Amino acid sequence: MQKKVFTLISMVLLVAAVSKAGSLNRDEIVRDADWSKMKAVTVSMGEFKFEPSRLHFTAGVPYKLTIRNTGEVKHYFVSEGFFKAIALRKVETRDGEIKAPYLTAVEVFPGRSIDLYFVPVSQDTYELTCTIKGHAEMGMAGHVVVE
Ligand SMILES: [Cu+2]
Repeated sequence: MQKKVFTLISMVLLVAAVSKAGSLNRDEIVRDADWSKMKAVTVSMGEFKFEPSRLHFTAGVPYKLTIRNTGEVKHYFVSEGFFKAIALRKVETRDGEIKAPYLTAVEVFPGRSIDLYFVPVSQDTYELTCTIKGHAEMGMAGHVVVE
């Protein structure tokens, strides 16, 4: 019985240590990245597509991703997996910037753009979509690849 309790406590401590390392690690990745070597990528959203519909990033490289809405109506850039796969530095628009640990959705108004500054961390291929009703079905779907 005592051994079981001890094992349980060890596991709880291990989980706590791992999650703390995870968040520290992302702050360190953003801080330690060489932002003078940042690469710029642009994706355009319009009726009804992402251009390009497949985005490519390399893990460990700092990026500025400009999400531009060239259409007539508002659009969303949503990639749940990709948002979890990056160490986010900040989100910037011409009106200011936002520092947050992670994103859930990016909405861009017609004729406007939003810049994301981040370092990709986890390699995989992630689904990209616009979550406005009907837009994905009309073609606003794609992929984000982290290599
Ligand atoms: Cu849309």
